[in-house]
Amino acid sequence: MNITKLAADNIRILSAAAVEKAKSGHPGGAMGGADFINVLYSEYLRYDPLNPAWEGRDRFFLDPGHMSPMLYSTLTLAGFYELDDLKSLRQWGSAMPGHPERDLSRGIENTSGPLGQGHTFALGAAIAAKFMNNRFGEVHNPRIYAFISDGGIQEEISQGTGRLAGHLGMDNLIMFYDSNDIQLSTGCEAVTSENVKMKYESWGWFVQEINGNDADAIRAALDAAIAEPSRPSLIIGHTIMGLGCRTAEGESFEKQCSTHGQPIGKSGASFEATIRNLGGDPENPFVIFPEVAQLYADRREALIAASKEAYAARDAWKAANPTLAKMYEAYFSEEVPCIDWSLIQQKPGAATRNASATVLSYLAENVGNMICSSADLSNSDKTDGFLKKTHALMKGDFSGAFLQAGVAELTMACVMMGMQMHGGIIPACGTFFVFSDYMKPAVRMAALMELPVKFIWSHDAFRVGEDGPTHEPVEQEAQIRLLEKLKNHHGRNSMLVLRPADAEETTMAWRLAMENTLTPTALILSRQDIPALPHHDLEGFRRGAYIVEKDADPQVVLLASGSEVSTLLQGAELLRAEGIRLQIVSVPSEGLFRQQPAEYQREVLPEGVKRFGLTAGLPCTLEGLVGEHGTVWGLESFGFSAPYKVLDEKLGFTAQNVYEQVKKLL
Ligand SMILES: Cc1ncc(C[n+]2csc(CCOP(=O)(O)OP(=O)(O)O)c2C)c(N)n1
Ligand SMILES: [Mg+2]
Repeated sequence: MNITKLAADNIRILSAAAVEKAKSGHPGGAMGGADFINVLYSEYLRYDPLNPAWEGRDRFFLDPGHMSPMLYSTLTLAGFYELDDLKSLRQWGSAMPGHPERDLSRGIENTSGPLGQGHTFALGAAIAAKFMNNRFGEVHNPRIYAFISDGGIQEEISQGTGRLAGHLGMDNLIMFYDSNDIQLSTGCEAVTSENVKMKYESWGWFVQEINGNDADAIRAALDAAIAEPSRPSLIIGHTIMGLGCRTAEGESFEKQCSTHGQPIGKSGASFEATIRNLGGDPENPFVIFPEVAQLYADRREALIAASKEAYAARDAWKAANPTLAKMYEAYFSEEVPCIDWSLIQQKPGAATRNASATVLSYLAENVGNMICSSADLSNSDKTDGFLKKTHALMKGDFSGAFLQAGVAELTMACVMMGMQMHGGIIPACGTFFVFSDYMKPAVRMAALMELPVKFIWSHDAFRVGEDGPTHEPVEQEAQIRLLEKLKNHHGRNSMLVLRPADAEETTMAWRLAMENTLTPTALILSRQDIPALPHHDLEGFRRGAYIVEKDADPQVVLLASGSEVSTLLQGAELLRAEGIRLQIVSVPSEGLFRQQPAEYQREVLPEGVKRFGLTAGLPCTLEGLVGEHGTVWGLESFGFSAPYKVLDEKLGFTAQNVYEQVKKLL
């Protein structure tokens, strides 16, 4: 008896049975990929079954989340789930949602579903591992495995990931490509004729091509990949979609598109004949064969013993290197780093992107585990404040702390998320706000996974000016603030979005971002200089909105975020000249503000007092706060190409227009 084959067949049976019982899901790909994942988990992947979050573990990132039955079945053999969990796949309250969701206690490293992101997270984790290895040596040297399918290979993000991994020489990254020539609606030949091997080789990868259902070939390829000293590895495994599928007549029903996304019994094959063909009992398919249980029990024992040895080596290293050991622990504790914010001196009147650079240059020197990145805009988004105090990560040299991501915003976002998932790193990345559109699918996943990545978005409004409508964010703020309204699995706002109103508020925004270990944070920053506000209030900023100026018994509340606050203050002078009494409010985050006690909200936005909102975004950015008895002056077009001061005049972002609009409102 071939125990390896038996275990892979067991994974196939469990995958097919779980999908059949759920009456929905994806059995075909899972059945083809079973041989690789079985060899990986039963022989190669190093982790501690008793402590799945152990920071020194190897990590496995699944890209095609639809192949979840394969991962769930394997993790059931490995003891992370019960057979009953497989029986409730995809059902209400199940521990097994349709697509895997990050849960370290269950051995799930990443949420997957949107194809392409998963293997990019793996690259981020691999970079984080090398960064740590550079600082701490052999005590931290995990291997990062990724599993990708035809869909991930076709997604554009794989271009950025392949380029970057090859360029950086990520020899700790091993990716298996489940190449079954079939995708959701067609065979792959209908959409592609590229040579994947040559593509990855041209990016500097070590590529092997094997029969992906042959355990010996898988072992040999993994051994060669592990021995490869300077390149990331791609193992192209030619696999058979729906391996083992049979019709009622006993004919092969393999390599069929129809098994991609529906139960075997609905695909044209026979569930019973298939399970019987694989050595299972169709009446009772949810069984772990005794020999397979033994294989995984033995592996579990070996892993526990190996982990004990690794802990002993780690503890010896800690004893010999107490200072480094403290740092290592602090990094992985994910506590908020100790930062003396009073030491950050802002230049009043600076653009908030420059104020952000001031903070970043301080953080670069004082937060040893922060990695900052930019998608080829560091001198514009001002992440160069960080870069100037360090240097870029490079092939063979991970002593720096800046990642030159190249022009690849989605890749960059996912790479930073992967670093966060690896642990020990505080990742931040920047680009122009308008290009947050290229990152949105990743930001959504960061929000879902509760990853506290810092997204730095400069050039926050039409004041990009001469570059014109292609570069002028309008609806982006409203769009990203939707994530402040969307709750995560813990019932919290899934993202913190901050648009500071001047240099001093930018320090506050960074402070909140660094303190926020529970969700991603967005920092939305101006290109142009902004006069300093007359009054700042850190506690008020923490509450999402606060009163900047207040006359007794105000007749109208003026509110805005970002540079529009200073425009309100200029308009206020004209209004006050006529004796109009005002309250001026800075609202860096509506999401935070709505969480405050009603009493505080009423103090900032008193009931019965008219409100005027000013936003360089769509009016709906502020409409919720202004309410039906007020008005919002916003932007309702894509913008225009002209110097920004001309645009301010033409589009009504002036003191005079504030004066006129408020007069109209009163
Ligand atoms: C970004 C994204 N686009 C589309 C989908 C829908 N989808 C799920 S699987 C799949 C393609 C499946 O092909 P492959 O990756 O080869 O998986 P296999 O059919 O071999 O299981 C598609 C288009 C998705 N999950 N993510
Ligand atoms: Mg496929």
